[in-house]
Amino acid sequence: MQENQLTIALSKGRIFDETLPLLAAAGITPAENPEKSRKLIIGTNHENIRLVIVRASDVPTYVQYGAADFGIAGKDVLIEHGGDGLYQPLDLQIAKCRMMVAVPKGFDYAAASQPGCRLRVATKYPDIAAEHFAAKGVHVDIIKLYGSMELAPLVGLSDAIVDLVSTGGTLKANNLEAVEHICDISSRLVVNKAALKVKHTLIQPVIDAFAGAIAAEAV
Ligand code: PRT
Ligand code: MG
Repeated sequence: MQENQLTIALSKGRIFDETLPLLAAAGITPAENPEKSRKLIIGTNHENIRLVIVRASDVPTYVQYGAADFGIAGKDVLIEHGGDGLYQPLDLQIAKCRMMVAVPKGFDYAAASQPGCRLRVATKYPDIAAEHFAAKGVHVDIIKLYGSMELAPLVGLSDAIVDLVSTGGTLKANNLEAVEHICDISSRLVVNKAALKVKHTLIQPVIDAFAGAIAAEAV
């Protein structure tokens, strides 16, 4: 571990976009836009701070093993990862959405989800889905998918899906409706436990700047 070097793991897209103002509050400006660049390691205005651009669901893994000192990941991703080796000091209140159960319009979900019933559920979030239905006493066959869950019930792969909803536009466009709210989701700062000790003087000011920016936003 290079003690004077900070590596931050971020995913492209909504998390990167919503993290830019937080980085700015910490005085960090990326040298390039990862949306336009194919580079996976992006420098910043600080010689000793760099960003690594990884898949959203890989952020906790890079941080857990210390390949990145800290990163930003959705609560959905963190629940599925399990959180080993990670401190989660801050809810950043960004990339907010809801984890929902959805079914095709007209499907009698109330009848199909009685205790003792058996339901086929397609999802990218098998742990979250399994826990939700276990608590209701509904038996589920979980079908693990990596994307476009919305398609599954339309072609008979599943009865229902467990997926993230933000505007609701994707469900609507595919003639699906949300029938149950599982939990609210936002993104968290995740910090490697060893790095927090060894690089405390580098990391703590960034955590404080992020916390200040969120508090200012909440006013
Ligand atoms: O895209 P990729 O497969 O690389 O990974 P990813 O989808 O996990 O990454 P990304 O960047 O799309 O999402 C990163 C994080 O943003 C997620 O882990 C969530 O914590 C958070 N987030 C917030 C969302 C959404 N809102 C969201 N709406 N992630 C995904 N969606 C998808 C949802 O799965 C559905 O397909 O958007 C669609 C629904 O959106 P609406 O607006 O039509 O309701
Ligand atoms: Mg995506």
